[in-house]
Amino acid sequence: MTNAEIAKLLRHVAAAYIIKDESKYHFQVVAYQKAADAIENSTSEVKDLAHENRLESLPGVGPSIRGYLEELVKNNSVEHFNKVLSNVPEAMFPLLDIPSFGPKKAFKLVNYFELGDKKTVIEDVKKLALKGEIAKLDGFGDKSQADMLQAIGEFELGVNKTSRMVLPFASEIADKLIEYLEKSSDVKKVFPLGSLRRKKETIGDVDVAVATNKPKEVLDYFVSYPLKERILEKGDATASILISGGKHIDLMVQPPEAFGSLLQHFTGSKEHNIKLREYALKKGLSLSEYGIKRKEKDDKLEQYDDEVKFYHALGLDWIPPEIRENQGEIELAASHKLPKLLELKDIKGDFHLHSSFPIEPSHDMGVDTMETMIEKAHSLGYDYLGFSEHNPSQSKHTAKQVYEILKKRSNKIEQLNKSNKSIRVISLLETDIMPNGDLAIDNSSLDLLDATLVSIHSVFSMSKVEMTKRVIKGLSHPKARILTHPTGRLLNQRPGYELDWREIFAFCKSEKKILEINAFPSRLDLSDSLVKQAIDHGIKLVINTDSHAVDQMSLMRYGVDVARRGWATRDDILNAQEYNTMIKWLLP
Ligand code: DGT
Ligand code: CA
Ligand code: CA
Ligand code: ZN
Repeated sequence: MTNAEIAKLLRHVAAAYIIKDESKYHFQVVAYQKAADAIENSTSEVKDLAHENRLESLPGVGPSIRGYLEELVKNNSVEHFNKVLSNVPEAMFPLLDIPSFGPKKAFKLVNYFELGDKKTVIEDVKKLALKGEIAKLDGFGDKSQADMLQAIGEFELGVNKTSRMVLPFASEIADKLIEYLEKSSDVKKVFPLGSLRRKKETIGDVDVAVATNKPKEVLDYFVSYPLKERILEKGDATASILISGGKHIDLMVQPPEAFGSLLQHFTGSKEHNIKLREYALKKGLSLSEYGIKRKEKDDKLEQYDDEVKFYHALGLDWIPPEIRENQGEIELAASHKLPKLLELKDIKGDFHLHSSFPIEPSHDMGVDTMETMIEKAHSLGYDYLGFSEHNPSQSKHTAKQVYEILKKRSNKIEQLNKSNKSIRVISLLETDIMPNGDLAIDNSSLDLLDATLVSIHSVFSMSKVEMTKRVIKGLSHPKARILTHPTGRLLNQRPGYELDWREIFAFCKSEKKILEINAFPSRLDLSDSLVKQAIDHGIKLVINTDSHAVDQMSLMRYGVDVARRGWATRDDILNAQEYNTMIKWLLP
């Protein structure tokens, strides 16, 4: 079992005690919750600690829970836990993953409505709430029902108490806190750090740094943050709090003259910092969040107010946070050969847009008109865009009907290109690759398009070999130019299917096919590491938002973050090219 799984199990035991009798078992409830906190925040695996007889090193875990952890590692189950848990219905536990759902509420819902299936229980509760059934329940009411629907909605977007946060959610937490911190006159500068600054696709906890001459006042102010649920720790230069929903925030403070060193240290990653420390040591330098000590100068501490100076002091170019993952960036910074990473302002278009054109699709339709989306593209400073609604549903139409719908759409796009001169519109489609590798619509329909995006939307459970064959066959069609959301994953929801990437890369390279980085925050695939590999194989990429509404077109920056984390430069990205270059890549 992983630490996350063990922590969850302990939280379930605490929940079972709460339901049994919260006041009677208060001591147990607190003990189990504290143990779960400790395990979640532990950098060592519980199973390793148990094997090495080091479970005492987990703070706040007493002897009895320690004993149970040993039993758990040994037998994969604990008799005492099973006994406590046998008193509560299993179907309530998935509800506890949703922010704002406590054990009592979950228990009451599951019992009253006799919900017995833990696989569908969240969906079941949502349906009941939509029907207004929950508001009728004693102690619930309209407001509570509406809050519940909102929480479930957020949960479906990947907001989850125990798992890592998707980037926009963590950014929002940080932005709110930063807004609060900036109201204090003691705060000179404030910056998000850690994985948030490195723009990782998911964020474990939020780290924030403040430059101040009054550390004590700033830390006091921080721990009185109105959204705080409880204080985890408070020292002279750092403090940690939990906010509602169980999310963890670390704050670090330093005086302005040492702020650059602090930024560098707590931006990480850990692996980058370890490598940097080794590199520095060879030059007789030792690094910390306070600054740099030089042997040749009697280890006197040199402080750095900004991070650029810190890297320069080591003989390095400044390294963009997104690539601080120890993948060769330090060596390149030393030889002044870091790549110039793609920037959001380089983006000139978007090719994965679902408009409200009545295409009678196989999957969800967009809500905004083509005209509105073109207007938005204009305001984003784009030169071109491509519409790529899902193909008309095959099961509901004959091939001829599909053709008729697409013919109308082609006419519409032609007309849009005549009436609007500022944005060039490309006629694309998002066509399903069927389980046998065929595309979902026939050649005469495909011929109406400039090109099509292709993707997998059904039958995910295929072996790696079969899925690779399926994708390559679909992508082989001459009209198929871009593979969209290439892994099918949904962050925190499903892992996606497996593909043989060496084969896919080789195929894309020889056939000049393009892979998508999907900027939608719960997708973000290709992932950063696959982006880097694809680029190393010489494959071109495109960053698309997959927008189903006009506002979503602004999500492009999350795709750019992934591209940067994968070391992409402007030359690697289709939609960072001028129209003439772009069109040669897209329609060779
Ligand atoms: P996360 O929170 O899991 O998404 O990842 P990070 O990278 O934000 O990790 P976190 O919050 O544990 O630490 C923030 C940064 O602080 C990390 O990237 C490197 C740096 N750091 C400095 N000293 C230490 C240390 O002793 N342990 C760890 N884990 N990180 C350290
Ligand atoms: Ca963090
Ligand atoms: Ca942290
Ligand atoms: Zn799709």
